[in-house]
Amino acid sequence: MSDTVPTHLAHWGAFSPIVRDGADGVDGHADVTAVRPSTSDTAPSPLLGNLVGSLRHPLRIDRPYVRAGWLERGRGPDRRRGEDAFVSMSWDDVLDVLADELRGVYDTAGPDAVFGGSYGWSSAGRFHHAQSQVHRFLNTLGGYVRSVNTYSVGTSEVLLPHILGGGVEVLGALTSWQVLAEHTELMVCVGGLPAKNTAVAPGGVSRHRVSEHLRSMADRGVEFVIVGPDRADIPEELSARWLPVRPGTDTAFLLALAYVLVTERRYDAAFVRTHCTGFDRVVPYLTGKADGIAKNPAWAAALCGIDVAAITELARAMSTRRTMLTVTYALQRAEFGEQPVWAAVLVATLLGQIGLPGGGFGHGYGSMADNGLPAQTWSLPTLPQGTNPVTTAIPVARIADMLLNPGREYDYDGRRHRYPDIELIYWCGGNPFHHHQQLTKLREAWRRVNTIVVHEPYWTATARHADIVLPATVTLERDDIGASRADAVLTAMRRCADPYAEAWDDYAIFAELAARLGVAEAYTEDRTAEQWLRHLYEDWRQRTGNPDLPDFGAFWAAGSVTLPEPQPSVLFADFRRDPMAHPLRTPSGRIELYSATIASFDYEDCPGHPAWLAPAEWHGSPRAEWFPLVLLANNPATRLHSQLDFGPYSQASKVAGREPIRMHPADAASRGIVDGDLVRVYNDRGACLAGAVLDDDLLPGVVQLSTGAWFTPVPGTDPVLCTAGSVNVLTRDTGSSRLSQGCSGSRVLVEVARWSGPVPPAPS
Ligand SMILES: Nc1nc2c(c(=O)[nH]1)N[C@H]1C(S)=C(S)[C@@H](COP(=O)(O)OP(=O)(O)OC[C@H]3O[C@@H](n4cnc5c(=O)[nH]c(N)nc54)[C@H](O)[C@@H]3O)O[C@H]1N2
Ligand SMILES: Nc1nc2c(c(=O)[nH]1)N[C@H]1C(S)=C(S)[C@@H](COP(=O)(O)OP(=O)(O)OC[C@H]3O[C@@H](n4cnc5c(=O)[nH]c(N)nc54)[C@H](O)[C@@H]3O)O[C@H]1N2
Ligand SMILES: [Mo]
Repeated sequence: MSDTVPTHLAHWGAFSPIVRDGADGVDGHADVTAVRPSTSDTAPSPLLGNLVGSLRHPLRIDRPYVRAGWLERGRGPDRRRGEDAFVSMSWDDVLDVLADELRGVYDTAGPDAVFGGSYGWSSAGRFHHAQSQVHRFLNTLGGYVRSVNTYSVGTSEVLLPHILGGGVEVLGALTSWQVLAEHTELMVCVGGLPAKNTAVAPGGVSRHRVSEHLRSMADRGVEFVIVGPDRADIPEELSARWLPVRPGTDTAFLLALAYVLVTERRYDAAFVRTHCTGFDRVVPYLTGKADGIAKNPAWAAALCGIDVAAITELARAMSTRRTMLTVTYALQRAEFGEQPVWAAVLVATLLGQIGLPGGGFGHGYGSMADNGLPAQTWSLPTLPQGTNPVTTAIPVARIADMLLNPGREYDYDGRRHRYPDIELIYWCGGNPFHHHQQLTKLREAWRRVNTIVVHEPYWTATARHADIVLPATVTLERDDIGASRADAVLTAMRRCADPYAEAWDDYAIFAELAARLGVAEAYTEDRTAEQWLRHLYEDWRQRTGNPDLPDFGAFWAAGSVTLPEPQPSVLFADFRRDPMAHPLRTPSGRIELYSATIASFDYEDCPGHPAWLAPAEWHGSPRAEWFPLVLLANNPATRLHSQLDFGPYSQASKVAGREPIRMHPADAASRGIVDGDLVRVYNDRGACLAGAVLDDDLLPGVVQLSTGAWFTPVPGTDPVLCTAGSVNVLTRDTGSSRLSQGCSGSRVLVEVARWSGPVPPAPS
């Protein structure tokens, strides 16, 4: 069957679903029975398989629910939240109840008591984008406390503006893969180039192109080096050399590279003179003049486990060849996460190749499908969110601290801030009981507020921890416009099934609430969802200034619009050519190897230049005596975060009915664990069950368990035992530093043991 125009878009690909009514679906309703990837996608993602059976899955929320304790005793902190029963309610009644609740909170406590950060990826689609909808809605009521930055790159978003003059702007403008394929000779990948992660891009990806670019690099003989604890983090076809660094020690490794470049005079002195500041502050630290410790390869080898010769030779090789040095996002999603990123900028600056085609610094190649694709200049059709008069915001990963410590002061990017006192949380399109660290702490914090409202299509742990649960539709049940930065394509996402049971679109829910609260017009502007699509499209068409674009009717009939592909680009090319005419937006206009601004904050956990700081969660920590294995808590290969974990592709990866934990055969043997065993993974914060998979791609002493298994605590367990394998019962909820307060969930110390207790049922 021909399928040149796919009829739908997910964050992980363009596709046409096959939806069947009747016997194929649960209860005789329609469901997805197969998914045909877009024929123009030469490397479609197997994640599409998770959509099969997703419309009528037993985990769909069928109708509105209110938590029994909230109904009986009214609003207020409640320890039962998360363990209580739910009572179903009609839409009319639940909307009345919720409208009253919102009116009460806004009238008495004001918008500063409403947390609407609502972080989460929700689904593709520009109009029904859940976060945009909830933000627009809360703004019509008077605003809300927001969150800033992301779980993805929260540390770099704060660091990079200080040292490179831009955060997301820099990350979105990486030198294009095409340029690397033409010019790069050596690509050093700290954290690898995990193929699994290039399946997705926020908003969707209609063609997966990274593997094709990597193939042309390999064909041209580019040499790849992976610096990381897991050899599987780089595609085998690239025949990469593996330098198995211990997790959390990359900064030491990178500083030693810098040491070799400086002491062997292999650095680009001219570039350093004209394009950076702070060289004279960093050199005494590298040589040890500043603190008595030379950051030489012998020093680094003892920390990171890579031998002296390998470090020295790599530094030399990098200085003689066109070298791209890249670090994955995961490196900064950790305590002191600024340091490996800043140290990589240091090394790339010393090499003097920043701004040259194929050389320099990268951050996030292999972390996302769109990183390294030419930067799009077009703006996307976007639902206006109105204005938020509330100025209070928290760094996104500080949510539990905020809820536990109203009024307490904390540091962030050079300023003291104060946590607000939150009474009501409104979440739509995210799953904090998946994405946040140390879930028992989050649960404790979550129980302190008065009211929690969640819109969800599925009974996620977040929905189960809410007071008012409203069933939302999924994208296949509504029309939308699909578009993302990654693509030069706009896709007509077509509704192909009726909403499940009593599920409503987020937009319809907010519109009805707005009507009850007297702000219907401000929220809807008197448009139906269909009229909004038309409006957003036409508004976008006008903004592009491109007279050749079809009108909405023609776009919808054709199924897509394709724009010209942008030209490949080189990060910092203009700055390199003429740093006076094209200065960076840093205080000095140059790359800041030393930042006087950061130094002036006087944070012991983020000094004025990159430095080795020993984190709490690594093999050299005193905690390692109790919990000797370093667990990599990375993003999953078989789904997007927690989404559709019940889907067939994700379920096929489960072992003993739980999330698989990969471990080195030697670590398994010394614990009496064999392949396929049910194991308990634990530390002092919590425990989870997982299924053992033995794999010598991992460095001994390192285990790997992806995020996204649904938090399923066994009632009454303390510390909590999650039967599904949610890694965030183990991770530590602490800011990456006082500078950025980013998420630090990418790594944690644990112990693993065979599970010999009674086997709790696998989650269903
Ligand atoms: N330890 C550790 N923790 C991590 C990470 C890690 O590497 N390690 N990774 C972090 C990162 S990078 C990220 S980005 C976060 C991701 O965290 P999230 O973005 O919160 O995770 P998702 O599972 O994508 O959650 C999206 C939710 O939105 C719901 N949804 C989908 N469509 C709709 C819709 O139309 N309407 C409504 N109302 N809901 C919808 C889905 O059912 C799902 O429950 O996790 C972070 N957490
Ligand atoms: N299939 C799939 N793709 C995804 C996602 C998903 O959920 N599923 N999520 C998307 C999102 S929102 C984001 S932000 C990106 C995340 O992109 P990343 O943060 O880059 O992805 P991770 O898989 O968390 O980590 C990448 C690798 O870094 C390695 N690593 C961890 N700690 C260390 C360390 O201390 N040193 C070294 N050298 N290596 C280390 C891990 O082995 C890991 O596999 O992925 C995106 N892509
Ligand atoms: Mo992310």
